[in-house]
Amino acid sequence: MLDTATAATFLRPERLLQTQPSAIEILREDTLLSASLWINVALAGLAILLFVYMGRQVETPRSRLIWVATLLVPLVSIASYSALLSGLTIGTLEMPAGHALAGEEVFSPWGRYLTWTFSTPMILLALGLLAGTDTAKLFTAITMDVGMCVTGLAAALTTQSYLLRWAFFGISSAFFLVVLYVLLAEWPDDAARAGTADIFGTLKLLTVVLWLGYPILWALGTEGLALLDVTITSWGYSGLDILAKYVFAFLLLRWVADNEDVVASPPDGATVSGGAPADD
Ligand code: RET
Repeated sequence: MLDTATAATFLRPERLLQTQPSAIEILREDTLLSASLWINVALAGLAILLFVYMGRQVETPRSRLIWVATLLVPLVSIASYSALLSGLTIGTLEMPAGHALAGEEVFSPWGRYLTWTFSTPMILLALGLLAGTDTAKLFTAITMDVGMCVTGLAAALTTQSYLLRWAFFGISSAFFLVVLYVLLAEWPDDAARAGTADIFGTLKLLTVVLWLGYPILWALGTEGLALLDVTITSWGYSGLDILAKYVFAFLLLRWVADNEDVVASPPDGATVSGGAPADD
């Protein structure tokens, strides 16, 4: 039972009205944090215009498919960052016991992890088509990647147990290993047969190095060990996104636009055949 004095302290009107700042309030008050999101809206917008322009003369079916997949990367990105900025896909989560910020309401941009489910398969589709891979390998890379993103989202949203957060991190990393295996051990040979080894090698390196940055940032950032604060974590993801999406997509599209003939004649067994230019 509460004694009268304690009850009076707990029930003071100003105490009852004291609320934690909502996610959108945190975002509005932290200019540096919101700048990390706005920069991606701006760059995704520019990338969309540039990629539409760069792909205007791409004609063969395979090159067009690569082009559409590549274009979808900034399209998903602009939707993702707009949703984060509007407050639709951000929230605050109370971290479980064991977490460095246990008991505190922590800013969570969970929409990031959700939208990776749509953007990263586009990156892999474009890379797989460039390598002239077969349907089974493409399917493997994309489904494992979706598994990685969905379990990564689960890791970020889990609040009942610290251990469970890391368990989901482990499951997501296991999916990621399969994606890395396909990228490093399967597709380079396919690309060599397709005559795209050079550009594939560059893009593979860029992808592997940058994608490894995401789980490292998750582990060091607010979601994991909380060694980095919310703003630095957010800038980290935004920086990785700029390189892994727009720079990557630009290099890919520039090469495809200049080498349509190579992309148009894939080796036997490739997932989408070359075919004649579409009638239009
Ligand atoms: C998480 C945490 C759990 C473990 C692993 C992760 C990997 C994420 C990756 C994200 C790549 C995102 C890209 C987005 C571009 O739009 C979910 C951070 C392994 C690799 C390239």
